[in-house]
Amino acid sequence: MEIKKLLVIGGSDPSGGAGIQVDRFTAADLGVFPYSVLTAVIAQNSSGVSSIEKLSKEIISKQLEAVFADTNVDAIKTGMLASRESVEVISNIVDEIEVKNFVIDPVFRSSSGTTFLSASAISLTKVRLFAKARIITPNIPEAERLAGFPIKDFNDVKKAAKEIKMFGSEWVLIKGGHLPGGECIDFLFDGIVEYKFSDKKINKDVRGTGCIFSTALASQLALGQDVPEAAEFAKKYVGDRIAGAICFGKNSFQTLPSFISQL
Ligand code: PXL
Repeated sequence: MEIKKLLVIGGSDPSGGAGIQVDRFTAADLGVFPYSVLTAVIAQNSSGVSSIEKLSKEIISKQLEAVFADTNVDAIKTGMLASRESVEVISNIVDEIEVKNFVIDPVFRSSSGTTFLSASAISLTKVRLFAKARIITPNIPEAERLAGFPIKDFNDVKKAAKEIKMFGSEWVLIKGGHLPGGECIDFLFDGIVEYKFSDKKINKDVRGTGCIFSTALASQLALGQDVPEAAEFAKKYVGDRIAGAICFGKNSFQTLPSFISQL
C-alpha cells in the first residue's frame, strides 16, 4: 500500500491542543504520514498564550529544504504563519514544487484571542498565497477580516465566500460555528457550485478545532478524495473529536485522536 504524505506548516503548542501537535495527531489518525515545519514556538496551555517566539526566515526555509530534499508530499496544509517572512518563504516553495492539494487555514489569532499574524502579513497572505490554494478554510471572524464586512447570518456567509473567492483559490469553505443558533453550518463554494454541511453545535470550549478540521480535510485530499467529499468527512471527524474532548488542564478542553478515544 502506498503511504500518503501531508506536510503541515504552523506553530507549536506544547499542550497539544492546537497547532502542529494536533495536526500530526490528526493526520496519523487518518492514516496519512505527517511531515511538519514550524513557523513559531508558542508557550501556551488550556488557559491561553504566554509567549511567542517567531522562527527566522532562514530556519523555516532550511526546514522546508530538508523535507523536500528527501521526498514529495501529497498535500500541504498551512496554519499559523507567524510573519511576512514566512509567508514569502512558503510562497516560494509552493511555486517550486507545484503541489496540487494546498490547503490554507488562515489563522490570524489563537483560540484564546492572541494575535498571531500582523495586518501586513495578512495582506501578503492574500496576495501571495491564496491564488495557489486548492481551498482556504476561514472561520467567521477570519472571513469577516478577509471579506471586509461583518457576517451576521448565512446570507452574509455566502456574500463573504464570493468576495474571498476573488483572491483566486479554487475553493472557499467558511466554517459557520461562530454564528448564533443550534446548528453549525459550513459553506463550500467554488465560484459556481454551493454546498452546505450542517451539524448540531456542541457547547464545549475546545481549542484547535480549526487545525483539526483543515488537517483532516488535507489528509482526505492527500488520500484522493475530491473537495466536497473531503469537507464533509472533515466536518464529521472534527465533530467526533469535539464530542470526545476531555478536560486535562484548567480551562479549555483537549481533543483526542480516535486511536486514543472511543469515538
Ligand atoms: O487554532 C488556531 C491555532 C493554530 N496554531 C496554533 C495555535 C492555534 C490556536 O490556539 O495555538 C499554534
